[in-house]
Amino acid sequence: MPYLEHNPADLARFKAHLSRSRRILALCGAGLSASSGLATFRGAGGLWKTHDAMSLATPQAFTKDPSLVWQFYSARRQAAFSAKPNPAHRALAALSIKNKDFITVTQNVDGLSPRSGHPAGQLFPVHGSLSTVKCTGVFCNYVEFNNFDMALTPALAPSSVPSAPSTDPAAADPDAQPPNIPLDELPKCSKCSSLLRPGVVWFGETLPKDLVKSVNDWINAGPIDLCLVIGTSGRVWPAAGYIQRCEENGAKVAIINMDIWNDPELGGVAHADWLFEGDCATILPEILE
Ligand code: BV8
Ligand code: ZN
Repeated sequence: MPYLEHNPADLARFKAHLSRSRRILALCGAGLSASSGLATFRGAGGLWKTHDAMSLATPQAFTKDPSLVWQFYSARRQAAFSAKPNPAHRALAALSIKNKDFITVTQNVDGLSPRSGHPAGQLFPVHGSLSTVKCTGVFCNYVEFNNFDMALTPALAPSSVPSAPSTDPAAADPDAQPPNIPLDELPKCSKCSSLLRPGVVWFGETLPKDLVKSVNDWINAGPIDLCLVIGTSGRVWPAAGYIQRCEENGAKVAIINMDIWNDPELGGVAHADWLFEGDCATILPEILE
C-alpha cells in the first residue's frame, strides 16, 4: 500500500474516494483531543508523569489506592469539563450529520465528541466516560451521569487535587504529591453507600456489551468504504482491531496522526492507503470538508 505524505495529489485522491464513500468508520484516540489541551496517554505531563496512566487505569490500582486513582480521574474530569471541542471533533460531527452511514468509535472518555454536536446514535464511546460514575456495590447497579459537580466530594475539590495531565507541561506542578484522602471522604453511592468509581473501562475489563454489539452490527451490515484512524497509537485492544475489521470488509484506510513516522507500532499503518501527518485539528477539517 502506498505510504503517502499529506500533499495535494493525495488529498485529491482521498477526497475523490471520500466523495464516493458511504459507509465510513472513524476510530479515534487521545490525539483527537490533544488540541483541546488534554494530554494523550503517552504524553501525560506534570505530576501524572510520575504515574503511568496505564497502571492507574486498572481495577487493581483502584482497589489498592482508591484515593490516588480518584484524584487522577477527578483531575481529568476537571480538565475535560473545562476543555472545549476542537475543529477535529466538529469536523467528525459535521460528517455524521451529513452522512447517516458514518460512525465514530472513540476510545476517549473526555466527552468532547458528544459536546461537539456529534449525533449520539453515530458515536460509540467504547471506553466509557469521565462524566459517568458507578457504584462498586456488588448488588447495586447505581450509575450517575455527572458532568457538573467537578469534584464529587470536597476532598476532591480542584484546590486539593494536583492538576490533570496537560499538553502544557508548565500547567501542572511536577513535584506535587497527591494527598492520601481517607475512604470516607471519597465519592459514595447515594443508594447503598458503597464507594463510587469512574464509569470508564479499565484495562482488564470488557468493553460495554451494548456498544460492542452495535459496532459489530454496523460492521457486519455490508462492505465498508473507508476507515479513518485518528489520533490513536492503535495499541489498545480490542478497539484497535476495528481497523482490521474494516479492511476485511473492503475499507481503504487513512491515518491522521501527529507522529506517524516515529511510532513504528502505530496500529494499522502498515496497511494505510493515506497517511496524513500532523495535528488532526488542522487536517480533519481540510480533508473532510
Ligand atoms: C478487554 C479508559 C477483555 C480508561 C482505556 C487483545 C484483545 C483484547 C484485550 C487485549 C489484547 N491484548 C491486550 C489486551 C489487554 C488490554 C490492552 O489492550 N492492553 C494494551 C496495553 C496492550 N485491553 C484491555 O484490557 C481491554 N479489555 O479486552 O477485556 C480482556 C482483558 C484482559 C486480557 C484479554 C482480554 C480494555 C482496554 C480499555 C482500557 N481503557 N481508557 C481511561 O481513559 O482512563 S484505554 C486508554 O488508553 C484510552 O482509552 C486509549 O484506548 C488508550 C490510549 O491510546 P490512544 O488513545 O491511542 O492514546 P496514545 O497516547 O496511546 O496515542 C495518542 C496518539 O495520538 C499517538 O499516536 C500520537 O502520535 C497521536 N497524536 C497526539 N497528538 C495528536 C495526535 N494525532 C493527531 N493530532 C494530534 N494533535
Ligand atoms: Zn450503590
